[in-house]
Amino acid sequence: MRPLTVGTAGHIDHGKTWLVRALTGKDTDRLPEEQRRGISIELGYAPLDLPDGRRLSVVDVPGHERFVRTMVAGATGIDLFLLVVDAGEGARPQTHEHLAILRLLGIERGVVAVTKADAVGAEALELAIDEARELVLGAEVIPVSAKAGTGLDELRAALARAADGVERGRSDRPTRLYVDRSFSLRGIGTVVTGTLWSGSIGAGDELRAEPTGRTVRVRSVQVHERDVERAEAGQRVAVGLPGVERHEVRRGDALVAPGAYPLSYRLDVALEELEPIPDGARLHVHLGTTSPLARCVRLGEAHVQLRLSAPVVAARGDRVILRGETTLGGGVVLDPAPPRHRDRVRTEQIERGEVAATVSSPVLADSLRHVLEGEAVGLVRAGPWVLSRSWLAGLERELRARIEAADPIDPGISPPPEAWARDVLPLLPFERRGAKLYLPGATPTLAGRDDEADALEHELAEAGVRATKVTDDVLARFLEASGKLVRLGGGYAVGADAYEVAKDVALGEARAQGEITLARFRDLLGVGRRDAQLLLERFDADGLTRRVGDSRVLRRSAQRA
Ligand SMILES: Nc1nc2c(ncn2[C@@H]2O[C@H](COP(=O)(O)OP(=O)(O)OP(=O)(O)O)[C@@H](O)[C@H]2O)c(=O)[nH]1
Ligand SMILES: [Mg+2]
Repeated sequence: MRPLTVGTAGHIDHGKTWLVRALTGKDTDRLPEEQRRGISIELGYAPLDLPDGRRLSVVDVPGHERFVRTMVAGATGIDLFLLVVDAGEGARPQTHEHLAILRLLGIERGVVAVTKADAVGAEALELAIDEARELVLGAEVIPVSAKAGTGLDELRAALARAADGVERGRSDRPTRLYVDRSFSLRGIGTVVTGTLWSGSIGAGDELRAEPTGRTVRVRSVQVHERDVERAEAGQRVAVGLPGVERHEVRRGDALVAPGAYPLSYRLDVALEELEPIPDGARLHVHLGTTSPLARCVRLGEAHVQLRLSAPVVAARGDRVILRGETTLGGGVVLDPAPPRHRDRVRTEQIERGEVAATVSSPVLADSLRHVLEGEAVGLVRAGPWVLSRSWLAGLERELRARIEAADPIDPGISPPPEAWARDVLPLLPFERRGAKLYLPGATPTLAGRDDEADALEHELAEAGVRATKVTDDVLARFLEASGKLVRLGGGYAVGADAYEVAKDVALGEARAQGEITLARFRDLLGVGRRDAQLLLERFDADGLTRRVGDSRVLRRSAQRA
């Protein structure tokens, strides 16, 4: 049985927290202020054992209209609702608002508890039950009293039936957890808690904390205060993160599988309005446990681009809630990382599942896993990346243009620095030599000056291991690029063959003696002090030797013969 989380909902004072306590034995109103004022302010958490052996996680939310934001944070990620209606009061404003939020979040299954049954007469209770049935069609309605302890078994059984109908396997998707609390524990370090949206988390896992991008290693995982080897999607988890400061991972942040989800300042969303939302409206976008301010750019009737004031981790299919003073609407994320646009057609294509249309530059195929069954048709695959054919063609054009504009003496360019380069570049007809990209077979050219180059090459050959001053930098670079010259400091150079000879001498001596001094090298080579010095410095620069006082010793890379 998949682990599930049930979230309470309902108007202030209707008995949510009392009911959770009656069901689980745990008082989730822990804060002094909550106890003093007799209302919930923060989210509360408790495990609930059902008669069929299933254990649910309960998230208890506050009902106060000022804390709807907290309610949304508690309600995202839940599988089932437990709507609480006071038998004497009936549905009130936040009963409706919470219901609307549940519907916008796509949480369709749950149970309605008509509470405080002990406080009303039989007739009033019947009326309240009938009203509740009309309020939420298709959900079981159970009268209960937390005070008298009646109806609790019936409620547990109804929750078990509702749980049986929920099946949204998310364990196979990349790990994602939105943090709702973080605190420090002596001996453990920072602990963050949240409802695991997808994937699993186990000790030793390497995850990324977004939006900071910090890599974190999981030391321990608990579910309801008990250590577990791995926690699965749907569970309430507490994750121990040693070496992380508490302020580095906060409520609203996300722990995710590295690279699996985009971090984005924009979301393209299929909109559902409760009230008309005008173009340019400013509102809060609730996603996971975060709710940044955003500007709404309308893309026609049914779509909107949300431009956020802070980046969020999102995936296609995620539900968002849009709030100003009140709940204005919600939506389903169609593209979690769209370009800045006002293009209705693009958004419609994406909504129709033409995922290829959403991808241009390389994205990790993993980040599409939550919207795609199998491979994306019409996209190019490169290692872990997918990208569009037209983007690849554009990259090829751009690189070709840069190569054509490159120095003819060394007609190569540095490849793009992005992470995808290693996987994507082999798809293109370029040749990688050393650190650079060339057209296949491209060689250095020196139009019209071949004679001068020959002369310099000859001069170097004559000089042997003695350094030659080369005043013509263009010639020097040309011969260097064709592997015939090695530059030393101060504008001096030696021929490539001579350099190899000098190198063998130096390394051979250093291997035999453990070190080589300047004087010894000079004598072995039969050159002046200056030339010996320049050569040794070049060996240092090449990473072969390292200077220690007056001598050189071999670096590890040069120790092998
Ligand atoms: N008679 C009776 N009173 C109840 C029952 N359950 C709760 N109450 C009363 O209702 C008050 C509010 O209950 P809570 O459980 O704190 O209400 P809540 O829905 O959690 O309130 P918020 O979290 O602030 O939205 C309690 O202090 C009790 O006085 C019940 O079963 N019977
Ligand atoms: Mg409460």
